[in-house]
Amino acid sequence: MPKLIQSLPPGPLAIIGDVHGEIDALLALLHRLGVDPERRRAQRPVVFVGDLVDRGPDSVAVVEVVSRLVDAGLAHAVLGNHELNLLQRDRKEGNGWFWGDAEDYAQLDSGSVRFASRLATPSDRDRVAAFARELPLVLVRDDLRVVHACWDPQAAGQLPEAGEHDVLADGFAATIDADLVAKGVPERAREERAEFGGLRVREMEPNRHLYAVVEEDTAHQLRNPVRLLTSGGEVEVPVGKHFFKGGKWRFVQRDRWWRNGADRPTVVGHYWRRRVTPTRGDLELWDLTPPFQWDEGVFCVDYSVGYRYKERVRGRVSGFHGGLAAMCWPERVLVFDDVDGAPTATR
Ligand SMILES: [Mn+2]
Repeated sequence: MPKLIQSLPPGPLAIIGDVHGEIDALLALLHRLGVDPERRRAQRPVVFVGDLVDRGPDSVAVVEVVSRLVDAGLAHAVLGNHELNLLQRDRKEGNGWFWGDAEDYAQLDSGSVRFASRLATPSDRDRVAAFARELPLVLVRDDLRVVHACWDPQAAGQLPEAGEHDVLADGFAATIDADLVAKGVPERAREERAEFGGLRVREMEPNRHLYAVVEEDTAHQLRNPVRLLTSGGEVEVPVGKHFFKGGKWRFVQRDRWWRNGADRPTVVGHYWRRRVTPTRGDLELWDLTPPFQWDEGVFCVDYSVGYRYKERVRGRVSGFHGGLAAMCWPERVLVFDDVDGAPTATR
């Protein structure tokens, strides 16, 4: 059972964003950073912000490379929501590889399509789970904190010193469920969803705000510390502003929690940041912050390499929009897997 909040090593670090099974991007980035997993050498230790797995072509190989570096004392990592899903045996889009499911699909707004990734054997599955089970939720030292999605001191204060992520998350969820059931919320939410096609049909847009759905969704996200730290807060959208995304009508959206400020520089992943501010289409949370900028002492280092599997499905083979990034600390210089030249992140 790991200690859930652990110390970062002293000295310079390279903090690497969500890898999502993109083994080629990982090896290219490590090479640029002077890290050699074969010879177990590194110019500086690397820190992974979680979400090593899912979607990309080879999550098994990514975990192998990262575990080798961790075992050699050259890498540290925190748990992401995608690792938590595997530990909780929660089958989701993009994690079919773990269950040996060759029928895994990518959910595009136009529908779902199959994509290819290396399927785990039973022993791969055991190794990946054993690796994920030992990860802390937070890594911290005086000048820096690393957490997958969200830092929340109150939530962190509710955690035991050590614990099993899936057992803890399930325990918090059971308490929240009992409370919601006592208030009749799940039954009302079921009725609300049933009335609008389970909220999974774009043509069946709800014509009103669904309050029980909102209460159910926000309770499970905000009141479960394991979920809050690994996937961030969800807040209610204003009445009438519900939206269709990822194949579902939604009444809650991700919370820009960092706008409350952080007590020390905090690096997260999770939020699908882009290298170029989009001029049209859906804006993600970090699209509201210039591409290489800190926001209230928080920096998202996930530059959406995890989007490549969807780009491949659409026929792209190079020149991907998203990249795998590392933030060199304390220099605040970014290094990408696929472009030369390093932007410095501005405060
Ligand atoms: Mn994530």
